[in-house]
Amino acid sequence: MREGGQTLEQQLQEIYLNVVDGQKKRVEEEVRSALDSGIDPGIILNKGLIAAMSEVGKRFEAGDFFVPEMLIAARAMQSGLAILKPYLQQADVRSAGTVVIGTVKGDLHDIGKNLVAMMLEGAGFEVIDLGTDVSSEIFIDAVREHEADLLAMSALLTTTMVKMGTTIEAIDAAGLHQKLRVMIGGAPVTESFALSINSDGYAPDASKAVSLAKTLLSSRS
Ligand code: B1M
Repeated sequence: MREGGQTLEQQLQEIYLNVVDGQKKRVEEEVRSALDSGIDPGIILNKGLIAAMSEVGKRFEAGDFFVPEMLIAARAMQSGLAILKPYLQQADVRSAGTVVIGTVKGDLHDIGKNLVAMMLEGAGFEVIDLGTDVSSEIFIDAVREHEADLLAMSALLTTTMVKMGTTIEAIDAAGLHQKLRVMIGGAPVTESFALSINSDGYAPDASKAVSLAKTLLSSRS
């Protein structure tokens, strides 16, 4: 038994249900209380917050949820994530490299991208976050301006993932791909898609994104 006599499963279930319901304040309280009870932040993230967003997606697909419900759930998830942030980062490492990150043109989903940015920052990368709806031109300008080592692109829509390919073509055409490494991710993205667009790597989740970033930068010639 933990905080308030609840079991670990009950606490995670509360977080999950409150994210699905879009209960921002309740999510914040429940996440704090789960941390106080000593529940691992990674478990709170995966079994509480991320699992809830996947349920929200299923309900949207089934026609039980519409955009406003998705949006409210997303806000609740983000506020839980903000509380977890310091616990998910290890602050002692520095200067692993500079990463420019953003969600591609036409795509407004940013929760996964924010999570990846947060974990990269926590692993010692300097992260330049361009936000959402980022065009190839803006990516390229930022890579040049910050002399980035890594470009990280996220896409959540099958209609926008093609923009990753367009951006890599523009990066190649600008002669930037010799030094720069490119990695991509997001729910519809796969390893074979990454290969097909000449990305240097693909990561299915935020923690694998960190190990991929380290591998890509250590293997540069
Ligand atoms: Co949208 N949406 N949405 N949505 N939405 C999806 C993606 C969808 C799958 C829902 C569904 O139908 N089941 C569907 C896409 C279908 C498709 O293309 N195949 C969809 C749709 C259709 C839409 C709209 C078109 C709906 C409409 O208007 N009719 C619209 C598009 C708007 C636009 O972008 N132009 C839309 C809008 C929205 C909201 C704005 C309401 C909101 C986003 C709010 C926000 O992000 N601030 C929203 C939400 C919340 C979702 C779902 C429910 C949840 C996404 C999420 O945050 N997941 C989503 C359903 C789902 O994914 N199951 C859905 C949690 C997050 C932690 O996971 O982002 O996958 P994810 O990130 C993971 C990995 O993918 C990976 O690591 C992360 C952590 O593990 N990762 C990377 C992500 N980026 C990476 C980059 C990397 C490496 C790994 O390296 C660079």
